[in-house]
Amino acid sequence: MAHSNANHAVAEEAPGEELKLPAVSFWNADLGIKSWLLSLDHKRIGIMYMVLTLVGFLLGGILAMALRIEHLTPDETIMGPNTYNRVFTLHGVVMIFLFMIPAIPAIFGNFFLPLMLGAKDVAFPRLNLMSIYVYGAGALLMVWSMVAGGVDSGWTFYAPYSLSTPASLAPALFGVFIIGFSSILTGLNFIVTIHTMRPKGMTWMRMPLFVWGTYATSIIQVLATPVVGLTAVLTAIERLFGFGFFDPSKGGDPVLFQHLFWFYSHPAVYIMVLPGMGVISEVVSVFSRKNVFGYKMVAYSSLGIAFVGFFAWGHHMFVTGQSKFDAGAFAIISMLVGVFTAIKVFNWVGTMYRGSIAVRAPFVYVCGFLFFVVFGGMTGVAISSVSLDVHWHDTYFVVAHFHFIMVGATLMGFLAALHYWFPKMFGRMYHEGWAMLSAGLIILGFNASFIPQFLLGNMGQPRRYYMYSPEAQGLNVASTAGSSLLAFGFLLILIYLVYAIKYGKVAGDNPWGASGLEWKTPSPPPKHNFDSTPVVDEDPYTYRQKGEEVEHVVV
Ligand code: HEM
Ligand SMILES: [Cu+2]
Repeated sequence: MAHSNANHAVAEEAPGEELKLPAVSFWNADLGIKSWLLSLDHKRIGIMYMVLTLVGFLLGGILAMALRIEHLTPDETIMGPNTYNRVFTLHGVVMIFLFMIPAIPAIFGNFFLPLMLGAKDVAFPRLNLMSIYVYGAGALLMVWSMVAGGVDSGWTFYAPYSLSTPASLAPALFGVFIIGFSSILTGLNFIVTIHTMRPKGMTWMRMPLFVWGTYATSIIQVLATPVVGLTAVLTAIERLFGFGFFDPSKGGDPVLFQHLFWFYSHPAVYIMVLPGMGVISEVVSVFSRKNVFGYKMVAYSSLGIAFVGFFAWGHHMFVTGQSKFDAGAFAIISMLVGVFTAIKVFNWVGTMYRGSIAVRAPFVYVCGFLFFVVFGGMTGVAISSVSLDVHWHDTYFVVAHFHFIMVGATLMGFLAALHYWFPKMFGRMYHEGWAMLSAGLIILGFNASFIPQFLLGNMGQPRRYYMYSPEAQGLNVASTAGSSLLAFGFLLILIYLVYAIKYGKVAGDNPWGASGLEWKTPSPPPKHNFDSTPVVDEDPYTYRQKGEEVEHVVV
């Protein structure tokens, strides 16, 4: 069944023919720093987002390692308790707002949405450029707030602590507000692009599933983000001017803060995971040489997740004195999300079934994604059972749950996208052996980092505590060892990808023999994307038609 024999990039070009990079592409069509900073080209904007979000990821990662090193011993290891509070807050804020939320939509959505739709650009290129400056401004405010005074409330900014801490929260809160606009602008742009710029013949049911995933994500971005933006501003105003929105001593309500915060932040977890799911649908069909099984169900379940995701927020608040009716309703709604996710997982596995599988780096990340999304999703269903959550709430169990989904699933989706689309973006191929080694290290290191945390949480180690009891040290050390492997894996990826940008083998237009429109233009694409506007007269995946034999892998 598995055919992964050929290691070089050959697809449409005749074998033996020397591949060449196109002389002019979006990379060198205009020269000079200004041509980048003021570029309206969605591909350049995607690349600039890549640089910025990866800087965020690097910063968040360094902070994560500092936290894990601190936990090598039950007491002080390298930092004091106040620093510890600031470090985990900065880690969470940076990872969530600067990396996880924008990463896949802003990098790969920007770069590939127009290409997959056969379009010249997104609907509003100027708005797109503006979004990146808004992102930069919000990011600067957040980081500045951390450096000048620090933020120690955790990424959730819970009132009333966030109202009274002497740390400097207001700039960070304004940062959240501002960066929210960049997310909204991106979402709005994508919705209009998908509605109005599909090529002739591309009906809704002929859209690639990455486009569907991006569409569902954009709806959440536009509808939910204003709520968190306003909540952040209300909290900042309350700090600065003493209004009493959330402070009970002034007639405010701290539980209201939690409702508002989670009304956004639960759907936000789907902003993070839905685009990753879109990537998986693309990659799984290319590397199984089969059309996506149950295409319609995969497309609709994205909308289903987005819709249901809006009504599940109360599962973060089971211990706030919620009524039994509320708790039951939120629990059942939360479990429904698991049903939609399971539909997708079933269809992805169905796509692989009797396919001609090529075990290349992007496919390895698909397998990682499947494992982590199932494990993380099932622990989600477990903690949305009220009786269990009372025990696990605010312990390391929850930390492990959401890292399984966010790092395990979303990051796998990100890495799958990066390895799948790298040859299109840069025109060159990375070294397969190093890619496989890093994927192995990352999957292993990830499990070693977070499986111990489930056990620690179940033993009762609370999250965000500086110290822990000595009997928990073994598992904590295991988790730190795992995260070192993980960090090493990321470092390797950075090295071989940067090397490949300059020295990698030229990839050709369509190294994977994939069927999407983005592969029907040179790699890297020219500034205008396509020489002639594509017309679509077939389904998005054309690997195997009914009754045909499985075609052999060309990669
Ligand atoms: C698929 C993507 C998912 C992501 C990205 C995600 C992410 C998160 C995050 C970030 C938190 C912790 C928030 C915090 O306390 O700081 C969390 C908690 C929680 N998640 Fe998920 N989750 C996902 C799926 C699910 C599913 C499918 C369910 C239920 C069926 C679920 C149920 C819960 C519950 C109940 C909590 C609250 C636990 C507590 O605070 O004690 N999650 N999730
Ligand atoms: Cu949630």
